[in-house]
Amino acid sequence: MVTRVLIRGRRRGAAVAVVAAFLLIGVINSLIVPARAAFPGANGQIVFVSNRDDTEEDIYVMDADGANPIRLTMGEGQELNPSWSPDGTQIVYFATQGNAYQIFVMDADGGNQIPLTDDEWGGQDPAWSPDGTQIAFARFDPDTSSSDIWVMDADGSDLVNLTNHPAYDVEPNWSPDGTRIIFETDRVAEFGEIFVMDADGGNPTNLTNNAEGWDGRPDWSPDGTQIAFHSDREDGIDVYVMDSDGSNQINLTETGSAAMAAWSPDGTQIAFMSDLHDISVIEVAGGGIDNLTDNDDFDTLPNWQPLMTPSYDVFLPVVVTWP
Ligand SMILES: [Ca+2]
Ligand SMILES: [Ca+2]
Ligand SMILES: [Ca+2]
Ligand SMILES: [Ca+2]
Repeated sequence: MVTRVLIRGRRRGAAVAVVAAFLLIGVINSLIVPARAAFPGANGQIVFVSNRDDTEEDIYVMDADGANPIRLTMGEGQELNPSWSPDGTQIVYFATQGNAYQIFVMDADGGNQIPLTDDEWGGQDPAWSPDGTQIAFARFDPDTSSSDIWVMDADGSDLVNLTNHPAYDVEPNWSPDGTRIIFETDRVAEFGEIFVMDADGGNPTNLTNNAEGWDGRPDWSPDGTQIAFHSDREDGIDVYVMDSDGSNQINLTETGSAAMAAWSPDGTQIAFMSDLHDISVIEVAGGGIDNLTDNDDFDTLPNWQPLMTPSYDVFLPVVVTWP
């Protein structure tokens, strides 16, 4: 995995003693401490799915203000559910291949489209682990009409079934620390709920506990404290936010036509599908809705690119020249 770290310099008090020592010989050498990656990241572009070019669904990317949309996939079938790698350099997604969906990965510019799954079960709803080493996904068993949450290495090897449950388990998403996975399931009374489990599949727990409607497509906030999801528990469907333990479930959008929530990497905004055919953005703290793709074409499934942010544990060399 490619890791890009920007270095920001600052002087430290400790550097003063170092400077004094080197003044004896009149020359200061470089002193550099390795950078540590910071999270959450900065907001990059938004990837999404559209049929605006009169094709089966394809994947597009645009700036976070809706400008410069670019088509990334040209497949004749559906390309769906794009999700950024944690370093923002690759996109994982799933696509029609014969009678099944298979998971693919591509570069951020659409290059190097490579299949990660290639069998009769295939895979859907891929989501990268925060450390970039694994991908969680939903896997449909055509014999039982069940779906489970699986995990594989990021190169497509070592597939493991985490749920092994007869219910329909889909839409996995990792906690930012990589220790837990949230997902959508109908295992409780056929009213879709958001469950959380350990990253090895242990301790599955119902977070939403709401029999009034279907709760789905959870997305963990970058700081780990909240989870966004959509629900039709009130009129229409809206984007909700709850604490990561399932408490304080709040209707954020209140439009009756909002779904497919995705946090911005800096945690301040949520992108979602508005009016069932556009990509919009709302401030999590409250505020107006900004429509980024205000057209009649079908736009959905946004996912926000994380950009690595500068680490503040790094300082640049202090250079002093003895007169
Ligand atoms: Ca297509
Ligand atoms: Ca299942
Ligand atoms: Ca529910
Ligand atoms: Ca549209």
